[in-house]
Amino acid sequence: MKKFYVTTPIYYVNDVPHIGHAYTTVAADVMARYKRLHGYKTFFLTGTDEHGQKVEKAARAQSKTPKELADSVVVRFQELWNRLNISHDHFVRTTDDYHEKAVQELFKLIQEKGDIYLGEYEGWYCTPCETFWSEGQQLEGNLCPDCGRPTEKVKEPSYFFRLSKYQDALLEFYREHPDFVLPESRMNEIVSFVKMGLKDLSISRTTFKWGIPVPGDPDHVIYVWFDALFNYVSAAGYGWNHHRFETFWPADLHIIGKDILRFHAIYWPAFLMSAGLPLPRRVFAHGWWTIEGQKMSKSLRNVVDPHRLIEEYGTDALRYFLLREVPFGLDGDFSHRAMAHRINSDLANDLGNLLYRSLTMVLKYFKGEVPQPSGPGGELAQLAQAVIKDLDHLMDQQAFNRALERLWDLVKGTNKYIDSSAPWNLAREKRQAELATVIYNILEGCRIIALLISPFMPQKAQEMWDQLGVEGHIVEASMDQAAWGGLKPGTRVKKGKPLFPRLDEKAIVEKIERELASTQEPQEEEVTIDEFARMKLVVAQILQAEKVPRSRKLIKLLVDTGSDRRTVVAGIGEHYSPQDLVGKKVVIVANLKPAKLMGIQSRGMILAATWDRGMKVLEVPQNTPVGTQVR
Ligand code: ME8
Repeated sequence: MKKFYVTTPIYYVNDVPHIGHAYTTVAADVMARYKRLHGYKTFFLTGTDEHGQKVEKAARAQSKTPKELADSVVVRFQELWNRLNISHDHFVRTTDDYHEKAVQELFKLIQEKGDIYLGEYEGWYCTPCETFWSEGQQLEGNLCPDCGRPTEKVKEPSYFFRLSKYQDALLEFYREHPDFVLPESRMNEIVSFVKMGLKDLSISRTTFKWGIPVPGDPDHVIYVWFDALFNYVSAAGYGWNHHRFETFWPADLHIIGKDILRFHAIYWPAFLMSAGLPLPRRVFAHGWWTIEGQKMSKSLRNVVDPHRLIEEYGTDALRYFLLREVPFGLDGDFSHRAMAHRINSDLANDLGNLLYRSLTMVLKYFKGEVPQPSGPGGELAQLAQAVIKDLDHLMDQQAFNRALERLWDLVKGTNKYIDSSAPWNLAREKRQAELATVIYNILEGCRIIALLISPFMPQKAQEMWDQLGVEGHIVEASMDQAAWGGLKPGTRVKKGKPLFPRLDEKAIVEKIERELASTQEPQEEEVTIDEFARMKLVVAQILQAEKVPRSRKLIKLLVDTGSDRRTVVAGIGEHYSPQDLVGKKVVIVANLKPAKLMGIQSRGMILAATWDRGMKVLEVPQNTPVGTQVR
């Protein structure tokens, strides 16, 4: 039997689920349902990542133990997956016993192979990303190159995984499996990254406790990514369910966001190579959602809270929108305007209306009974076959939005077929046999559409089947039923409510705009342009610099402002030494009231960017003349 194993990332429990998590999980669900429809024995895995410093910190902030925090957040994920109709076969938690055991066993196995050694880690750690960085990889000011947040210096004994040893094997693997990472552009990024050289990876920590202990050395806990990645094999049965593991491993598809691609495309295959396990077939890294044109933030999250979206638009409309709106792999923006518009045009107008008018006609012309056709399905049947074939190819590339676009060719094609065959004329002219064929074809088109949309919109697909009078649960259907002619003449249709009621787009947009305005961060005091213009900002060059005696912070500068040379005292001594400043072109507030600092008269102020750990004076390009006004 054909098998298919698909996963989502396991989500951190430091935070409740949001639209980004829903996106990945819906995509994986659609893949799983599509494969089940095609007769694959399918294993669909999702779950939660519960160890690590990030979770420990979040728990502390809420005065909970990490496990208490995890227990409460896991329920939130499970509730949401229920409401989104996620059909996972297993939910893994990294605090599950079988997982912890498997990770320890794999650690030992890799250690026995000689790929783990004890050393000392000295470098920087970004807790939000749970990532180690070397000095050279960081951004200036000790900032994480991925998320831009400050990193923390760590120096501690650590176990290392010999990642460097796998550099060539990885490159060869990528060469042989060019589809291992999709989209293609992401594969290229990974190849370039690996070609730049891989360093051994620190895989244990001693400075906190919330993790799986290193076997034989409980002062160390296993690095959260080493722990987390192995969920894909532990949950598949490694070490506790041999049959399941043999059936499903290797995974066919890991769906993840682009933020965690390096872990999945470099570390993960290297760990598996070392453990002697087969490698997954594909990692698909999808893009990033912004919200109403802005980066997702806590306040914006309410606007797109998945529960709220489900209440306002319905589960299936949300599932459809997520996968239809943006090509899988690219970034996209989530807006209520776009969502309402999509629902009205694709779901209410095209699909809902198709079913509604089809059922109205069968009720009107055949008393609600599917008529016996007297001819073949013709062009519509051919279109259905062509669409089914194309879907296969597109779904194998995880091109969800193109698959839906193609599916809509059939929805629109069936609507067009109604218009061009004009059953109302056939009825008026009493061409009963032709009318029966046309109505049959239309209903058969609807039935096949229901089957094909069922992975994307399982509830609405079921409603379509029910209204068409087709018996049974669509989730149990198989692609054999997509063959033309499956609808039995004589079936009684059961016309119900419109599938997707039309939305008032204008009212929705107005409501969201009001809400966005009120959720903005508290407004800072505004200044008028005239008020700003009172400040004289000019480009000045630093001619001399010296430390102010007995002061840690102050540096005395002599600057050329174009119109004069003057002394400015600046509080930048903790971040700059005097000799680094000479020659720099900077911006000064030239008309600031003079002030005395440590007995020195300062005339002006240098502009600098400051944050909790650092400071940079604002420099202007060297070819800017001194005295130039900054506006
Ligand atoms: O990284 N747009 O967990 P996590 C699209 N525990 N997708 C988004 C998104 C956005 N704005 N925000 C989040 C972890 N996601 C690790 C994974 S796997 C072995 C360990 C989705 O809770 C996207 O799938 O930070 C991203 O990869 C994932 O949530 C990160 O979830």
